[in-house]
Amino acid sequence: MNNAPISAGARRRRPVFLLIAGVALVAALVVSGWFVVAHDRPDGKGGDVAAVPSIFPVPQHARAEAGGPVPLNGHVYVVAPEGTDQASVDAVRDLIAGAGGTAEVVTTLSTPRQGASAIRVGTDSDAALKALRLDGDPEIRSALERPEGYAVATGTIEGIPTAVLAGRDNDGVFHGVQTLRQLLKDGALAAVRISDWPLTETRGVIEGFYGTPWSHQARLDVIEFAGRQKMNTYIYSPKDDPLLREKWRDLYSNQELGELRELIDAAAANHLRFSYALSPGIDVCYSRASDLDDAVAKLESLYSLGVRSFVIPLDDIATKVQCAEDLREFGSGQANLAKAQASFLNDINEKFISGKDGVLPLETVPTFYNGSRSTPYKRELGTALNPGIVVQWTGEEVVSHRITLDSAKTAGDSYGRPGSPRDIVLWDNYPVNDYSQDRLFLAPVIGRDADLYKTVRGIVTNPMIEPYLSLPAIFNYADLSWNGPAYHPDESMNAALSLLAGPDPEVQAAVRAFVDLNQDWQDDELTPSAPELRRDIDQFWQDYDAGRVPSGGLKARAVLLQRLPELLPRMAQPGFAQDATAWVAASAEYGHGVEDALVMLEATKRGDTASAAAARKSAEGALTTAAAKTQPTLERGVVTPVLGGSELKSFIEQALQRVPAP
Ligand code: 14T
Repeated sequence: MNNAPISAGARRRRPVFLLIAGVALVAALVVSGWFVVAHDRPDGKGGDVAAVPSIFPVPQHARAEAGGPVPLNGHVYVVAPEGTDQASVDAVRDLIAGAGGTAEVVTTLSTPRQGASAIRVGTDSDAALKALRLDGDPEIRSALERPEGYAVATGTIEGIPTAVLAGRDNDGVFHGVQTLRQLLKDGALAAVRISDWPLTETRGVIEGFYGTPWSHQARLDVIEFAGRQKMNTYIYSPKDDPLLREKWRDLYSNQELGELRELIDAAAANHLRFSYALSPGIDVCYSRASDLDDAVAKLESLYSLGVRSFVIPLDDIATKVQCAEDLREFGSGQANLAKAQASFLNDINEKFISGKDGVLPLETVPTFYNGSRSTPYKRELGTALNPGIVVQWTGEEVVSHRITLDSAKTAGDSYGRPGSPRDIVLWDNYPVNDYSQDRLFLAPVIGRDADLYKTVRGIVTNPMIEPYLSLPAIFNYADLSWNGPAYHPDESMNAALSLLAGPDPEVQAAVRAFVDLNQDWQDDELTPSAPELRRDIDQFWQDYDAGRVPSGGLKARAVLLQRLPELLPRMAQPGFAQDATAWVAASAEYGHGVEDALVMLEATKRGDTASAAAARKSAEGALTTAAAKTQPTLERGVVTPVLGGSELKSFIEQALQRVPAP
């Protein structure tokens, strides 16, 4: 890295200064939602105002075009040939309505009325791209060769301002619409040329935690959110839904089927696969014909509802075969478990998956689903399991703080056959909090190699029990899995929070203050606990100990925290506040306590012992109230919500210790 000798320090100062200034400028542009992607114009003359709005996930290629923006607040033709993806056309109409315009959907357009503008949408866009003289653009051609790829380009066609949204397939078209949404500002689409495609095949959410499963409404909302962020997968695998595990053989009632059908349809409309995960491992007998039949019958019932993607997870079960038949047929021991599982999975693959049209490759979660080095279990599974079956893997640990390309590559080898590595989907156990239900993990996703896409087939996130509080991390994973090299945790998180908070600056500040309190992910050094609060606390003690008037940051934060119960419900995504109720109440209570502690310290300095005593009493009361058990859990009763490293609590306690009790 930087090996410059110390004497070079003076020379290095300027670049450091420039770096800081540069970072500040970029940060300002990012925060305001605009940053310069490219100055270059096709003619190489340097741009007009060449700004592309920030887009998340970050596109593979995005540049500003020289022509003006495309107005959407007047008459807008939506040119969509017969057969164009309906969800995308509907979304474009909504976009135009939101911009204050009137949409007219047509299948072709040759003599538009003057003053109108157009959006040309579809998978057959050669003519439109040709009209913009972009049919030979190599980046656009790349995008339109790749699954889920799309291009967006603006210009003038038939004399009117036009945006062309070309998809390689219907998924690509739908992703392009999500990009259009982010290009909209002041009633017009920014003039751009974007060529884009995902770097991983599978990108999504696995509802795979223990504890209270998500509500039906939450699932619908997460599916919609994930679709907007260009994810393509929702895996239905809550551990505490009995029909997936304990009662895996039972078929669904009509009412349950109705809800499932709604989820499946919602996923389809949002261009996500609904992936159904049946976990028979608790009591399956791998060699019993009736168990195979029961599993296939269950999967068939989902197939007939429209499901086209299936997982058979075998995680968190006994590490030996259980029934007498299996013991006889395979023997005990871990390698024999792998043999039994491979035989069962291969049978399901053959009897159910292979013959069906449009069904994606079967996936499984091995019983030993973490660690990359070869073991007898992995070796046996690797050779015996049909090579077309995909393995889900959690990294070196169950909850992996770092996940490297090397490790994922080794895992592929270990679960594969010599010379032909297994397709691996990363089941990423962040921000899941089932093992720590008194905490929230609101730090951005960190510690995953940017180029994991080079070896993994996909990345899915296992979220928190609280669906709406998981949206920021889901947003991060959408970015990481679409374009890992362009993923920057803080920028992605900042964009996620802006989206969820909505435009009100007070609400934005409140969300950020709350999120700051919930950064601590099991002491990971990349997610230091409550960094902003700690800065304020450190500053306060420095001022206090030096006898200065405190700078006020801590006081302002304490006041803001007290307002969280009023401010967070005003977020654009109100489910966030709802899910956070217990933690928000505790934050507000601690906010009170901190303010009381500050009053106490100040009164003590003045020698006003009566006021100090009253403030002490109030601070002590806040500590007691904040410790109340208020967060219900499925298996552990009601628990006390914990905030990060308990910095607020510690501050109050420290202040109380500093002042002699009366
Ligand atoms: F299948 C796996 F990939 C997996 O992660 N399984 C579970 C998962 O459902 C859970 O949400 C996650 C986080 O707690 O960890 C796995 O469950 C465990 C793992 C353990 F090491 C449950 C108990 C454990 F001791």
